[in-house]
Amino acid sequence: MNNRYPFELKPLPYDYNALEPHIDEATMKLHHDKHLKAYVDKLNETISPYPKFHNWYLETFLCNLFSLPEEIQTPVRNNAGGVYNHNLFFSLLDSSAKKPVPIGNLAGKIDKDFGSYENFKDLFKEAALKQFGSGYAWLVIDRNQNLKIISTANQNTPLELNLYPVLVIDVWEHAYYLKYNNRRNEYIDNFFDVINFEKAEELYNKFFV
Ligand code: MN3
Repeated sequence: MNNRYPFELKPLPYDYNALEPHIDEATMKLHHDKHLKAYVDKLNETISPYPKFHNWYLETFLCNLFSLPEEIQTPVRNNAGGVYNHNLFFSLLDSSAKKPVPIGNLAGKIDKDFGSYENFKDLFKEAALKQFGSGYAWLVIDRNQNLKIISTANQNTPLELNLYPVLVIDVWEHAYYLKYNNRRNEYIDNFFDVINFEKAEELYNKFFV
């Protein structure tokens, strides 16, 4: 996958129907092939007239938004954010585990910082429910190397807040409306059944390398 201009649509690491019944095939198709693709295309369009940034990585844009020419700061924030957030979200989903639970170092740190996985789930769900309008809820590592739950609006990323993501749920309506209509609550409950905790553990450990 190309992590520099021209950015490419990264294929899903599983079939469109792999997350059924928790997340339906029609939603995954639309979410990946239409929504994510639109962010990739618009990001390329935005960057195209600026050769000076053609060697920047996706993350470089998001960590240095305010070093960009003013006229492209907002479109880069929205579209590079859209690409980054979706690639991360899709990579953190997996159908293979029946009752997925955290593993390894991340499991220990969740217990330490939140008391238990059950308690973490309650807090994460609350953040995902409370995010008003479009956005995401995140589990991130902060500057003090502690875990923290946050939510962000639109396609903003934790990178611009100097926070490092470990887990994320997309709570834009396009992520759940086809199947769940306005029942974000139910969508979040089902999300917990398709989390790829091996990927989350990999992200967690990468931070400390
Ligand atoms: Mn989305």
